[in-house]
Amino acid sequence: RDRFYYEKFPSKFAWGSATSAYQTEGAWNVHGKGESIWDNYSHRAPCWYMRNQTGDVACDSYHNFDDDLAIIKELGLTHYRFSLSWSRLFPDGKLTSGPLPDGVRYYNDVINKLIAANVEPMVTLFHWDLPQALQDEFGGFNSSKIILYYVDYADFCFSTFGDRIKYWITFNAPYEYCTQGHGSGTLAPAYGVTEKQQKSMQTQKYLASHKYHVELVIVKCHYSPGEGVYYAAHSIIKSHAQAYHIYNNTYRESQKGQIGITLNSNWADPMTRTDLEHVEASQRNLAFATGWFADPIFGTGDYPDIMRYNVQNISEFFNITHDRLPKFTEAEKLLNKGTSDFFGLNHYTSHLVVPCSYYQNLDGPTYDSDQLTCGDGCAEWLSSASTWLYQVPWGIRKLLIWIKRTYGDPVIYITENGISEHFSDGLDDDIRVNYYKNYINEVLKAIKEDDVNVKGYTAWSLMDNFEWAEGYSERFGLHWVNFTDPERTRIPKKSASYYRSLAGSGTYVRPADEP
Ligand code: PNW
Repeated sequence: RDRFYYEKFPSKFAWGSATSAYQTEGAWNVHGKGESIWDNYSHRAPCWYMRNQTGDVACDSYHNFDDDLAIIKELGLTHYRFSLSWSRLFPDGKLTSGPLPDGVRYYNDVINKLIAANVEPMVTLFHWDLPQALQDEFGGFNSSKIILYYVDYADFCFSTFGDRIKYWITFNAPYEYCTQGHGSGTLAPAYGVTEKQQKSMQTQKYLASHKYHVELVIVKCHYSPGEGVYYAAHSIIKSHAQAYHIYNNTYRESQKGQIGITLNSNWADPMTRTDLEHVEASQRNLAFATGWFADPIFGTGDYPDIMRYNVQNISEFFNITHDRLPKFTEAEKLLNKGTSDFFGLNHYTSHLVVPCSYYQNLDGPTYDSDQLTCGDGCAEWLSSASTWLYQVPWGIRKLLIWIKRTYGDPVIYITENGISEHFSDGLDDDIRVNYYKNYINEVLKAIKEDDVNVKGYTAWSLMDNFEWAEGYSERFGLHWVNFTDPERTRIPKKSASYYRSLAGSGTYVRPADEP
């Protein structure tokens, strides 16, 4: 199982790298751009989070896209994944507020330059930076009103840019957006979380030892409301399905592209493989985290039964009589089902999972406690600069096999995979070389030995950028960015030349220092 493969990836395999708008573009308020929930969140004073850092300038890609293009070409990528900033096109999120000519010009420029360089653009419509006006008016994705505005925006993007786009991604990692943005409050919009709660949560987060999962999960859960997370996910799934049908009915024939969604998924391994309750807990965790979005879109059209069952039972305990987990009508289930041409997968890490029940000790139900599981990385595993990210290469292979079996062998694009180092780390990123070497080899095994239909791989990230709640303190890039230099110079790390040798030849290549 652990042996290495030194053979070729399929010949048309897509090799890419990824970024997102808020994390790289900067230029947060130029040429009429509206405020996004990330502009708003990072500007709150005193800053709740992010060490008082913001994405105001970030990598300044808005002014330096040619520098990005140069390193994309140097890597020999076939694909580049980036996202559009909704409020750069429509400042308040509604069609009536735009389109802003400079936003359209910027993205046309990016797309045209990529195509001229023979690099296929892979475009994410929503990578978390919702226009603040839509958040203020009705709570953003907490309300189903958002669907109307999202589909208008998506339709505009298809009609304006779609003649050149072969890969659309409707949403990036809704799991994180919902559980943190509408749950724990660690990501914007921190919907329903008060400032006091968030400050106290931050203190606890830094005091807690992340090696021992059970206590940490309970601390975090205390602030996770158990309703908003489900409402936000419901709006996202419906928005996604509508956008898919608009593309399918109106644009697919002439534009000949594909449209899908990117889900973030950890692999969940049972803490003890011979313990049936642990095995069931790991399955429950996969259903709650990945099945939550994947079952409606790639499976039955509806949420996993275990989610409905647990949420209902725990609601009864708290005498809650309404549906915390909203219901899809039969017509909506049909609209959801089969609405993704590929399974976009963001994967970084794995967890060991045990059954655990602690909702009885909470003031109210929460998304995490509804699962009746607890999980975290194993203290023995190699770590990273991110508390949540352990290096578990075999986890990606198990997850790919699970997706194949659970969702009928979909086409899979790995849209993100990567590892963080600390702000003070430099160009000799052996950790990242090893991470990519091991993870990508497991992807190759999944393709060759398990016949999983993986068509492409997109490394996160092209360059160091604004790592959300962690600000600039965690570096995920193949390129090192100097954040004190006004030019934001990008310098290749060791991992860039490693990835280049892999992407350039399609062959699994030994790192220079490997015997
Ligand atoms: C993804 N987790 O988020 C996002 O799509 C990127 O924008 C982000 O920079 C990248 O991964 C690295 O964090 C995640 O806790 C956030 O397992 C958290 C987790 C996974 C992915």
